[in-house]
Amino acid sequence: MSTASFPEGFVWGVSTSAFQIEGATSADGRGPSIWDTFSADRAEACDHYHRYPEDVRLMKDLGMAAYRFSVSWGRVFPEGRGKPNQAGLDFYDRLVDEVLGAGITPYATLYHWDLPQALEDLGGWPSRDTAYHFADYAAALHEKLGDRVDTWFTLNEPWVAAFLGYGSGIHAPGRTSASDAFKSAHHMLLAHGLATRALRSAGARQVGTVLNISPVLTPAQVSDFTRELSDEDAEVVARIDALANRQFLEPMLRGAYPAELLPIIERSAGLGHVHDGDLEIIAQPLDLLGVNYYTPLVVQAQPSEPADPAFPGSEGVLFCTIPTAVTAMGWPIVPDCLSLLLRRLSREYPDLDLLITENGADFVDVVTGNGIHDTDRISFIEEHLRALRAAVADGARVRGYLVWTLLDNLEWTDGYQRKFGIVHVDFATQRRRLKDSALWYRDVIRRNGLAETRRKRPTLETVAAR
Ligand code: GBH
Repeated sequence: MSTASFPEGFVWGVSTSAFQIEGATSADGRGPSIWDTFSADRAEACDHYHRYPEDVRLMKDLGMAAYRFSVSWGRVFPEGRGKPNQAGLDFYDRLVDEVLGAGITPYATLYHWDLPQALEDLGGWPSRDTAYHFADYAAALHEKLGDRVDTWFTLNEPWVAAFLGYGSGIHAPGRTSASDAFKSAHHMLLAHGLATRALRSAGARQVGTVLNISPVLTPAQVSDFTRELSDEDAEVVARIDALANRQFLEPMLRGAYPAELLPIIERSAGLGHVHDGDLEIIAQPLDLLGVNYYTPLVVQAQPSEPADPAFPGSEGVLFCTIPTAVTAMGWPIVPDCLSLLLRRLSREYPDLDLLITENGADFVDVVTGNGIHDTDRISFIEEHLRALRAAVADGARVRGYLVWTLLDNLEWTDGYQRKFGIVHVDFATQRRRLKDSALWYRDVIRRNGLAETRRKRPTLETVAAR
């Protein structure tokens, strides 16, 4: 196999999320979510709720093997619990049939941040009951779709939902309490365990979850991963790794919180919310781990630094900017970190299958009458695929790669200005147009790999000249 080609059966596809594309927020009995309440933007998004046949056709034309979508909890349970809404279930029924009819394998994510507002009003994720309502929702959805959906993901990026939603408050529901953030994280872990158990006992074939795992490095390590660290920097790197990554990986995959995290949790939230038996529930065997990778976390020791509210317990940690190329959102582009991450996960969890469930970038696209020329996005994906391929050559168990994302969409607090799609959407008309990256990705899928010769990454001068 050449270094540009991928293993046979490697799964190519895209990911989306319900709130970011569906729109139709009051159609057919859907109950509002915390993002309807929180978002400043009209949530019509891509009107995918009505236009899904067109969107599925686009995926078919591009040759996608898999489509990862998320289900809006509030369409299925407008109150988050109680009686399911038949019309909401029917939408996902139609969607799944459409996806299967196009020869595409559906992957369902149960929670991509859109908690029903009714459950937030009862206490949200800091309340333990939410985890039990989530398991009931998972079971109801499996009952409807389990005959056709084989692959289930419980949560998308619980770190973001807990620590940006309840810690820094920059995401919905906008609460700012370290205690609530740690309790939310624990209850999301519990929700994952309870839902996994419910899905399995209902006969689900594959159950996994999706974590945003960021390699944690010092600035000097970004250019040289083998760089030795001072004791102070090593401690800071380990602490942020525990907060961002191992807080979720280890309970799920090893049945215990990282030892150095417990005193940090205890200081903010006590440990009363961690009940006896919870960790056994959380550590259900998993068939696969979805990994979302965008950018590393770059930190160094700085004793005077106060804690970042998104990382309670991060006193003395400086979050650094580094002189690398960045996306339009300013996220550093470090493809080798994807290799680093996959090698690490495969070393620490040798039996676990991995799937890249999200990777992609926002750029300012050049929109013209004869095409949408998103060279930067092509380079971004290509470089990450080379990094992924290198990790696979070293034995990393990566089953596939899903681009974030199919459509330009509602990018959470950034609204419609941020463009992550390989398909352009004109939000005035809802017209879809393939970007160059979509056509390029179609070719990658066709040849199950990259062309032998590497594209030239645009230099600063060529970018400025456009
Ligand atoms: C994904 O999250 C989401 O799953 C998806 O819905 C979203 O559209 C996509 O990203 C693009 O934003 O936050 O300052 O610590 C990615 C979330 C982004 C969280 C990078 C960590 C690091 C910078 N991650 N972020 S910061």
